[in-house]
Amino acid sequence: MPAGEGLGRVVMVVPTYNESLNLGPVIERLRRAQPEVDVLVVDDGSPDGTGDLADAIAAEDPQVTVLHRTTKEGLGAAYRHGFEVALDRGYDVIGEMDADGSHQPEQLQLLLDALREADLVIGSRWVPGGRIVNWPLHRELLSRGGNFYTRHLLGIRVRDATAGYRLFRRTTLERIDLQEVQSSGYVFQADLAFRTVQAGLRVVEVPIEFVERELGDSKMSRDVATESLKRITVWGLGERRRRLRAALGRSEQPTPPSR
Ligand SMILES: Nc1nc2c(ncn2[C@@H]2O[C@H](COP(=O)(O)OP(=O)(O)OP(=O)(O)O)[C@@H](O)[C@H]2O)c(=O)[nH]1
Ligand SMILES: [Mg+2]
Repeated sequence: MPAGEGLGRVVMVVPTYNESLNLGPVIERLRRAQPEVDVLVVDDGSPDGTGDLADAIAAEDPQVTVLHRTTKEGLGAAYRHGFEVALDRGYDVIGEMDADGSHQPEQLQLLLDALREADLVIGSRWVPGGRIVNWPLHRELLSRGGNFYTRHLLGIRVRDATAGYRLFRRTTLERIDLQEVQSSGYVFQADLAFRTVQAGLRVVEVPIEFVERELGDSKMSRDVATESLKRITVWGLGERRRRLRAALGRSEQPTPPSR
């Protein structure tokens, strides 16, 4: 059975910034693992020529297209732009995947299978069966700590809300107001997971093996981490206030008759 049979047309959005050493092999693996899945590269004017490389790949393969943005505005902004283009093009399933090889294209089938019973599927490092390969201890602690904080403050059950290997149904992205999303860095991922849960949609996590990049530089920075901490704290406090109000509101109102 073809990869996304029953799910409709699938596109993976791949954001890139200085990934000239990684992009070619990753697209090749993805096209081999899932020949029916299209690829949309979103490059923020990488100085290392990643955009030109993507154009060269696209010239040879009609299932690969490239979106060129002029300035580096962060992962969230790149994804928002990519999602808008993918929605315009009528895709039924819109995915996220890093260009650095951390997300293995050979595992995409696991996510596609899970999407049959979900509105958002997250390839997760922190559910049973999930694995990390070659990740330094400080990154693991940052990710585990960040996810613990996110889960408890926002009151959501997602174990890996910051993960970037995902599949959204188009209907999910249509429900979340993308215009309203302001997160620019990696907190974008937690933002979308939170919005999906709040919309009452189904989020399913499947275990993946996450492999540390071998080539090129990480774009993780202190600013990116600080943005995450600030935004999650503000959302978490807002959510607590909302729940408290709802609880107080209920106790002041007469109990509605049971149906
Ligand atoms: N278009 C665009 N892509 C970005 C930007 N920042 C990061 N990316 C891409 O987003 C993906 C994830 O970024 P990484 O640097 O690998 O971040 P990370 O996976 O948290 O960090 P490492 O584990 O150290 O690799 C990669 O494909 C990057 O090239 C950006 O500002 N614009
Ligand atoms: Mg990475």
